[in-house]
Amino acid sequence: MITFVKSCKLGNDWPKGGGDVVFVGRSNVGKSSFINALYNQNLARVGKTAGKTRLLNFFDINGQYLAVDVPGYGFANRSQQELIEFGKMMDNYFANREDIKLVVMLVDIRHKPSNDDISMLKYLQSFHKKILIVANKADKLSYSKSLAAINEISQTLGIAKNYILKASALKKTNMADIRTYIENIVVQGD
Ligand SMILES: Nc1nc2c(ncn2[C@@H]2O[C@H](COP(=O)(O)OP(=O)(O)OP(=O)(O)O)[C@@H](O)[C@H]2O)c(=O)[nH]1
Ligand SMILES: [Mg+2]
Repeated sequence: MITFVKSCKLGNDWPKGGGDVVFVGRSNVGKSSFINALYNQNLARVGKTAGKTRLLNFFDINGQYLAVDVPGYGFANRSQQELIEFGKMMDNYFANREDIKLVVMLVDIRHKPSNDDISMLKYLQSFHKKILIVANKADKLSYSKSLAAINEISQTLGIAKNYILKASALKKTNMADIRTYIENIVVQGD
């Protein structure tokens, strides 16, 4: 069964246990949509404009692991206060949450990863977590353009192509493969 567990901010109210797979990326890249597509359920709230998700939202995936939807970064319209809060919330999570099994970082396949994406990746790498890149919104590009885009993402981020998977949350393409990839890491630890 796949169920919503809770929304929270700081460490004192995170769900116990853990074994988290956390989905990060710029605002509006489609993290919440991707979670809904991946688990084929309407779990996470999707927004037409950037800045929809504001807390850490935990979902229990068949008792195997917790999927975590988080607010996006690179959202210019956030107030200074919100940016500080967001930074604190993420730092607190990555520094203190035990058992983060995998970070899935979403990028928009149509755009070269931004400086924000590069900074986020470096930040994540500093915690030595396993990282998978998902190039979302693949429905927006032809097959040949998507291949070129994956090359550019790989080069810009310095991540080998076998750690970059194409997806479309809208068309639900590649979801089974990505779920299997995640499950292998969570269950077998590879
Ligand atoms: N064409 C297309 N649109 C998508 C895809 N995934 C998400 N979207 C659209 O992108 C917009 C943002 O989606 P969200 O899932 O709310 O994005 P988010 O990354 O969770 O955004 P924040 O919570 O603000 O950080 C919505 O209008 C979605 O319908 C996709 O694969 N293809
Ligand atoms: Mg969201």
